[in-house]
Amino acid sequence: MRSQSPDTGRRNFLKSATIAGAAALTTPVVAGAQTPDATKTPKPDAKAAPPGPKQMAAETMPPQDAKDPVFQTTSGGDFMVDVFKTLDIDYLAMNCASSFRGLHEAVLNHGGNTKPEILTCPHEEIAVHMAQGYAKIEGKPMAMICHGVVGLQHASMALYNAWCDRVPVIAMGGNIMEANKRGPGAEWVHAAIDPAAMLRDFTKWDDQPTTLQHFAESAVRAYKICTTPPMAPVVLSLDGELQENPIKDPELLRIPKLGKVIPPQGDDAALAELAQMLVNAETPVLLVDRVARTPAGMARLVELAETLQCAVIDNVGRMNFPSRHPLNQSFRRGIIRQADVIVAMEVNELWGSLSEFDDRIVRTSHPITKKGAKIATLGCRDLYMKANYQDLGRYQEVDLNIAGDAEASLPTLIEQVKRLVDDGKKTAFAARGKKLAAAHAAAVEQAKSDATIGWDASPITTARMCAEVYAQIKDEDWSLVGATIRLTWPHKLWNFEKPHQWNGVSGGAGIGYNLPASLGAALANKRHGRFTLSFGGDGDFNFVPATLWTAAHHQIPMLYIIHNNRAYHQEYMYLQAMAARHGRSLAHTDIGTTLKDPHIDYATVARGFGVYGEGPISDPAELGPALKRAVAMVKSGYPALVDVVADPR
Ligand SMILES: Cc1ncc(C[n+]2csc(CCOP(=O)(O)OP(=O)(O)O)c2C)c(N)n1
Ligand SMILES: [Mg+2]
Repeated sequence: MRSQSPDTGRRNFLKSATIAGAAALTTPVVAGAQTPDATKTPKPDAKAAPPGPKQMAAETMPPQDAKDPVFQTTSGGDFMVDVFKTLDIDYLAMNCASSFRGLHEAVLNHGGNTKPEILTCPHEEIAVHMAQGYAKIEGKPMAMICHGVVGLQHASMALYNAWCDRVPVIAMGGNIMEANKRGPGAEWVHAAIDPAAMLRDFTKWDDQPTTLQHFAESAVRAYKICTTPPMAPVVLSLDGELQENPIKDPELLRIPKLGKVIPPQGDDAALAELAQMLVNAETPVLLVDRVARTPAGMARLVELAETLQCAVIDNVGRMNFPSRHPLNQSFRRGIIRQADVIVAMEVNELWGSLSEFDDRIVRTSHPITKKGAKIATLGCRDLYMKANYQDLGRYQEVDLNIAGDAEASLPTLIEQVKRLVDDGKKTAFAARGKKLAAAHAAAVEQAKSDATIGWDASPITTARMCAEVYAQIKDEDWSLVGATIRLTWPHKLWNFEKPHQWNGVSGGAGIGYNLPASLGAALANKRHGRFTLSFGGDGDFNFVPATLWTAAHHQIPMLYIIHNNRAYHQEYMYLQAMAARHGRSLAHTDIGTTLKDPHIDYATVARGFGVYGEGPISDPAELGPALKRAVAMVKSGYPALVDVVADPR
């Protein structure tokens, strides 16, 4: 059940700051001035003596009688909550810890558990991945907080995924900065002089504020930095004392204004040159990955493609282009070989898209582009880089590199292209578009026919699994989320036409993403009344299955279909290829790669977490009815899981 809002009356002295938005806050926020008990507030002493035994007992022991002794009526945490409110942060995903007990308590008792509302997550990786999935649907960041040292270690892989995926996440960790204030034991092993150090290679910015004013400025700065393309996670380390102690000089505190954040646009002259290249090309290809940051992105890309009547190949890092648009050639990648101009927009690893790579025998590769083909890039990638982690791909030779956000640059590019298209070009483009449309239609027909192969087989084919699911949800306002990238059937056969119908992949291919990131997306979809669904591997599910408890607890409707091939199948195949390469036995390659003996009963696991579960289903005839029941459960506002024993791929 969703947490009840606790009593907000105890310390609501910052109400004025709470109500104002960051943009509206032009006058200083006066904290504590109207507190009825202000006179009782102990004056914080710069040279504070260590707490005496009485205070220690009061802080660490449960109250002995009904009277809860009040030591202070303000806390730094209250002010921090007011800062979050001005930033319009809806949720604070967390796994609780004493290093941020001050802020935690303030969120509840000062903030009323709204903006942010706490999301209880049984693992820090869940919290970050929820934020990642949420941001890609809602278009704004969510905050997460955890135990500074150990919690951030758990959170780290998810932050890496968000980094590679160019998604904003505001991650925070509690810390006790002053050594003389740390209690023995956990407060020492859970403290660091620089908690964000281990994350610095894959986060965009971090800080450890030492005063409340410093916190306010850093929180607003963190928001601005993480939402400026290229977007990425940011980290704030929050001192426990800063959160817990009374506010010293409330009249001096001010929450700074955020202001509009405008993404960088490509240079006008360079975009005009790109337009020339595109208009004069015979077989141009637009290769796109994380172009659509907002719903406007898809419409702009459609306009450009239609003006040129050219092919679009979508790497599906975002909901860039409608799946059934006649110019969508994503499943005809071979056309890259014929392209005379390739324009890559927000493509992270361009070399990988323009080369053939084989590692089954020895690692070999060669370019697939036509000799003399002109290549241009438009994107933010090069505007912010780090050296250690290699999420950049091999160096790709390019003729024209335009630094700028693709979505923001598209209107200028479209305008330039339109200016160059005369009647002659229009006729030629129309003929080109007609051919592409025919090829698209043929590819869809081929996919439909391929999907019928093994229709009645058990385990169920992935094509049938996807078709049965689509039959149940196609009339809903659906949103397919999660990294179902290896499951290509939906993008081949479903009609993706709305910006929220897909939200990209994990970014860093760190598994454990799919379930919590889908839940974050489902949370964002919930307020819009959309039907969220996700396919996830069994291997992925087992990293953070307790995500289901968060789904049940916060009543987040989502249909989660486990593609249960009882294996880490990708790795199983790699291992078999390795044995084959060495001319050795394949007999033992199931060791370490499969999930059998015993089989995991995911429906029972789901029920254990309070989530409706169906399965395991291996008879294709049973799948439709099971899905129907699960869909009804989701439509009534609850999460549901269906375990489908399906083909490996
Ligand atoms: C954190 C992490 N550990 C291990 C891997 C290596 N890995 C890549 S795919 C995969 C298998 C995932 O299993 P599942 O989700 O069931 O998908 P399947 O391959 O069976 O379709 C593994 C272990 C990884 N990418 N990330
Ligand atoms: Mg699997």
